[in-house]
Amino acid sequence: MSQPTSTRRNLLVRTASGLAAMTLAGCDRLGATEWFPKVLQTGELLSQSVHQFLGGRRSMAQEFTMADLSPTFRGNGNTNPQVPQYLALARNQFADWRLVIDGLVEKPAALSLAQLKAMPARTQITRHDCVEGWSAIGQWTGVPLAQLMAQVVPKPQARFVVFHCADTFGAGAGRPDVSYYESIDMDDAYHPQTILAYALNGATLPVTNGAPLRLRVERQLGYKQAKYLMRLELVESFAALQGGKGGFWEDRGYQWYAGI
Ligand SMILES: Nc1nc2c(c(=O)[nH]1)N[C@H]1C(S)=C(S)[C@@H](COP(=O)(O)O)O[C@H]1N2
Ligand SMILES: [Mo]
Repeated sequence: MSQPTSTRRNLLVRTASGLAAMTLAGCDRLGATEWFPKVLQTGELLSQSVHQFLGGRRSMAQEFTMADLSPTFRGNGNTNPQVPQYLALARNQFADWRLVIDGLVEKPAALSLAQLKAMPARTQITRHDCVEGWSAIGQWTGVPLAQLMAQVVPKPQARFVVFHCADTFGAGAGRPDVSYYESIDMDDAYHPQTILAYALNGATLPVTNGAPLRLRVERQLGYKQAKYLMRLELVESFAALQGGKGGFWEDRGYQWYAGI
């Protein structure tokens, strides 16, 4: 029984790789023909549509066991934000911190850590893959984002959730620092493994890894896993967000859909 399925999948994978190769090679002639979907004209959207085509967007990321945990879960990117507002919140164990959820929602919210911890939680052991070439397996506990969406009720125009973070990167050249930001679409927002985590390996999430709250969106690469969350904003497009590509690293050339 599995034979036809795997053959079909292999064919799909090969077809998809072929399309990817053509797209990477910049096959303008093919891209310009009318039947060729516009969506396949960029490598970025190609990776997303291939993922969707193969059922990957809705499928679950692999989960591991306690025996697989990495001895330490390294920190990367910003690991010790020196932003005054963040330092003040951290000094008080984040008792005054609130997760703001606004934008295109019917019922904006500002939730305390205690409120989030009182909601039904999900725990998952997953592998984090950073584009810089390292991986780590960790156990994350947090609130499924789908639950928060049910609470704030996205308006019909809402297409993406933008994550605004507390930490900053220097923009250089005398320009003001930029807070880290990321985004996912509604498919990922409602995916059962998309959680806002407040615990790592059974302990309070350390500052290194994004205290008090960080995103886990397990089918995508490390830079999507926004740390130091302050605000979730539901939007229809990224036009008004910094460089317009939907994320800090995306605005510096990385793909928006970073499927693993
Ligand atoms: N707010 C914020 N989120 C972030 C980053 C960051 O610098 N700031 N770095 C990203 C990158 S590139 C990676 S690999 C992971 C690292 O998560 P870790 O510190 O828990 O290993 O966080 C991601 N999320
Ligand atoms: Mo990363």
